[in-house]
Amino acid sequence: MSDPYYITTAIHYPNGRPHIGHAYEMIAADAIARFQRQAGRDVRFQTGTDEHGLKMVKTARERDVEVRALADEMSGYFAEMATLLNISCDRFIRTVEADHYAASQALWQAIADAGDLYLDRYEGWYSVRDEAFYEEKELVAGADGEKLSPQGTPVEWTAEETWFFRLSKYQEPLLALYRDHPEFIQPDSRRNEILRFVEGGLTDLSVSRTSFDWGVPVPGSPGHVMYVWVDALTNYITGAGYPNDNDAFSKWWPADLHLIGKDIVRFHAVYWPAFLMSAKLPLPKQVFGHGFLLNRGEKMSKSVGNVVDPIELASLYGVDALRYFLLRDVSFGQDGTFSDEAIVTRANADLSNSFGNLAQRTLAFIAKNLGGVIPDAGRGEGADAALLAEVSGAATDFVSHFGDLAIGQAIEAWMRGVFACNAYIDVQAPWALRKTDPERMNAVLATLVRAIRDLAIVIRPVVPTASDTILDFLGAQARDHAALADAWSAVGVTIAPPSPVFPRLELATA
Ligand code: ME8
Repeated sequence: MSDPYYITTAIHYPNGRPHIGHAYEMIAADAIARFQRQAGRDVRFQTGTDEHGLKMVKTARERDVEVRALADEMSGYFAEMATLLNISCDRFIRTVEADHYAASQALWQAIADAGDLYLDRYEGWYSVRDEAFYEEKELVAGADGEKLSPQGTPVEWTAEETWFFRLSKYQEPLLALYRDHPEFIQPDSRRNEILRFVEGGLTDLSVSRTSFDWGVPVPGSPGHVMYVWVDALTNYITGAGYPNDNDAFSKWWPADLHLIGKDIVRFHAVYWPAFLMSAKLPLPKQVFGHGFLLNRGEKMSKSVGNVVDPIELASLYGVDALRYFLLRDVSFGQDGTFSDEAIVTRANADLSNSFGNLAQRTLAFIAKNLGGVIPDAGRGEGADAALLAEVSGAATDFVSHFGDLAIGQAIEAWMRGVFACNAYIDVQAPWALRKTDPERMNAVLATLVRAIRDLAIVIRPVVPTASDTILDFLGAQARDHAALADAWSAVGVTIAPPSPVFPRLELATA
C-alpha cells in the first residue's frame, strides 16, 4: 500500500553559484527522503531554483547578461551540485517552467475568487537581497546610521501600484493553526518567533510588481507580474500536480515537510499557509527551519571572501564524508560551524577508524582466512546475542531520533552500535581463535557480518554510496528498515577482498 511522503527544500536563487549552505539543506533533505524510503514510505522529493524577481534582474544587469541566460547558467550549477552530492530528488523544478506558470496563475485566480486581492498603491521599504518588504519599526541602523533590514541587508524606498493580498484577515486563523498544530513550525524557537510576529498584527501584503516584468504575469492584469515569493512558494504545489493532475495532487498534497533555512520561516509559516487558506487548499504538515552554517564560526559573505564551494569540499574529502560531517556535527535546527579540520577529524574518527575499520578488518579476515566464504554461525554464545541486541537497540534509537529530525542524535545512537562491535571484536579476538577454536571463530565472524549489515542499512540515508558498497560486498540485497528484523544470514556468500570504503583523510593544504 502506498503511504506517500512529500518533502521539499527551499528553491534557491540562481543569482550566483551554490554555496555550502545550499548544499547543507539539500543533503539534509536528501537524508530525510532516503530515510523515509527505507522506512517504507512512497517518497516524493523536490528541490530546484527560484528564478524570478528583482534580485535576478539586478544581478543580470550588473553582469551585463540577459536574466534568462543568467538563470539558465546558474540553475545548471545547482542541478549539477544536486547530482554530485547524490541528491535523490524526483524533480528539480525551475520556476521558469510552463507548468509552474500555470500553477501560479491558478493559485492567484483562486485567491482572487476568494475576494482576497485588491489594487492599491504600495509605499514602503524593500530589501532586494531578501526580496522582502519590511515595516519601518522592523528596521535596524547600520554602522553609518543607514537603514537595514532585520537581516542586515540594505533597504530601499519603493512606491508603485500593486495588488494587495488581505493578509490581515488571516491573523486569527494563523494563530489558531499554530495553537492547534504546535508541530506546524519547528523547532520551537522558530515557532515562538513567528507567534510573536503574528500576534503583533499583520498588514496586507503587496503581491505584484509593475516596475519590471521578470516574473509570472498576473492573470487579467497587464503590466503586473507576481511578487517573486508568491510564485516561489507555489513551486511546492506545482510539483504535486496542481491544478490539473488531480490524482497526483491528492496523493502528494499536503506536503509532509518543507525544509528551509531560519531566515525564510516567515514566508513559509505566515504567507504560505495564508495563501493556501485563501485558495481553500490543505496546509503543509510541517515547516522546519534549519540553522545556518558558519565558516569557522563566521557568517559567510562574498565581501569577507569566506564563501565555501561545496563541490570543492566534496572533491577534497568525499561526498559521504561531507554528508556525514554536516549531519553529525551540526545539531539539526541550530547553527553549526565547519572547517576542513573538523570534517577530517570527524570523518576519520567515526568513518575510517570506527565503522570502516570494523568492516574492513572483518571482511578482509574472511577473505584471507576463509577464502571469502562467510561462515555459518557455528557455536553461538551469549556474547553474540548480546552484541546483536546492542546493535538492534542502536538501530531502533537511530530510527526513532531520525523520525523526530534529531539527526545528530540518531547518528550518535548508530555510533554506539559501531563501538559495541569494535569492543566485541577486540574481546573475541577471532584472529586468535583461528588456531585454537575455529568453530567459535566462525560464530564470531557470522555475528559481526550480521551486525555490519544492519549498521550499513541504518546509516545508508547519510552515507548512501559507502553503505551500498559494504552491502554489495556482503551480498545483502534488502536495504529497507524491515530487513533489520529479518533472519538474514550471509552463510555461503563469497566476498571479494574488500577495499577500504572510508579511506583515511588528510587535511588539504591550500
Ligand atoms: O531564500 N547555511 O533562496 P536562497 C544554511 N529563493 N542554509 C543557508 C545558508 C547558510 N549559510 N544560506 C542560505 C531563498 N541558506 C528563496 C527561497 S523557497 C519557496 C524560496 C538556505 O538561495 C536558506 O535559508 O537565498 C534557504 O532555505 C536556502 O538556503 C535557499 O536560499
